[in-house]
Amino acid sequence: MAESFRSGFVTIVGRPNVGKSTLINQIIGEKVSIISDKIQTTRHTIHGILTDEDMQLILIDTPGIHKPKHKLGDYMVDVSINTLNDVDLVLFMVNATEGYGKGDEFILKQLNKIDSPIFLLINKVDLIHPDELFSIIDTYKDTCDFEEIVPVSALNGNNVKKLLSLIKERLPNGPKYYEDDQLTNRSDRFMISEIIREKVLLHTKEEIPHSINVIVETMEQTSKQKMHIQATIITERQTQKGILIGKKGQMLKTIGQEARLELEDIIGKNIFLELWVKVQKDWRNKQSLLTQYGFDSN
Ligand SMILES: Nc1nc2c(ncn2[C@@H]2O[C@H](COP(=O)(O)OP(=O)(O)OP(=O)(O)O)[C@@H](O)[C@H]2O)c(=O)[nH]1
Ligand SMILES: [Mg+2]
Repeated sequence: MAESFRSGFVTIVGRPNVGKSTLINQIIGEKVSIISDKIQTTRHTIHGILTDEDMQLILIDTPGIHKPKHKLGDYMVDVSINTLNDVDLVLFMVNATEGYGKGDEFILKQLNKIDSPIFLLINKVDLIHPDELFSIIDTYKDTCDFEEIVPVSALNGNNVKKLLSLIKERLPNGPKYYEDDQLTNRSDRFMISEIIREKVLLHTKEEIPHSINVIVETMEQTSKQKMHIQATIITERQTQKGILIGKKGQMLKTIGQEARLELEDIIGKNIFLELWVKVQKDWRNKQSLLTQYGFDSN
């Protein structure tokens, strides 16, 4: 490895739905984190890893910082804020189409306590008139000591190359933390449950997207080209279970089909996906269940 090899950890924080996961996927060039138009899609920190000849960038996706209403929300906000310690750079992302709000104020309070360099990313600029950018920059520029203010479109990639070169400049000399071909720190099992959860988010609304969890029970290679996956979708109430199964099982069938097609594409095998739905009353507030499901900051 060259002596000048650079590496570092860069976290992306912001309110829910601003486009953090979209940016990570855009930079890594693969789906390492699921995306949806619902708030609070990301629930864990996820490392997206970009390695080239002279550097390794570890981008940390985080849950959107919001006012928690459950123990799960407490966990999500805690893990996001915890990433602010011990990183080489912080990217604070805001949505160009949303005004400055209490959520941003809360995040800025945290950002003003840390020493790491911080960039302000103004995302979704494809949705605004270029002239509107000035007033957005004006609103934020003095709220924190930003080293750079970068307007981007995470969705269409606009200005993302420029952002990447600004990030690279900030990486210190350091080792390779991950193998060259590793794109994420998360396991296949984790990604499978997330892809299934993404399809649930896509097809449900109101409280359901937030009150479900997906557990992969078994993953079994049944032949060279075939894999059998059994997963359970956890809901909080019997009525939600009914909606998720749908009339004559149609909803569950749609979710299963879409998840299967994407998983086959990712894993490169034929997949037999069996989905079950189970009620676990108030799981988002039960510490023992949260720990069992992997929401444990310790
Ligand atoms: N038009 C437009 N839409 C975007 C852009 N970036 C993200 N989106 C959309 O915004 C929505 C939220 O994107 P995510 O990447 O899931 O947002 P997030 O910040 O990770 O959200 P949480 O995980 O809930 O905190 C999705 O519908 C994206 O397609 C962008 O640059 N332009
Ligand atoms: Mg996200």
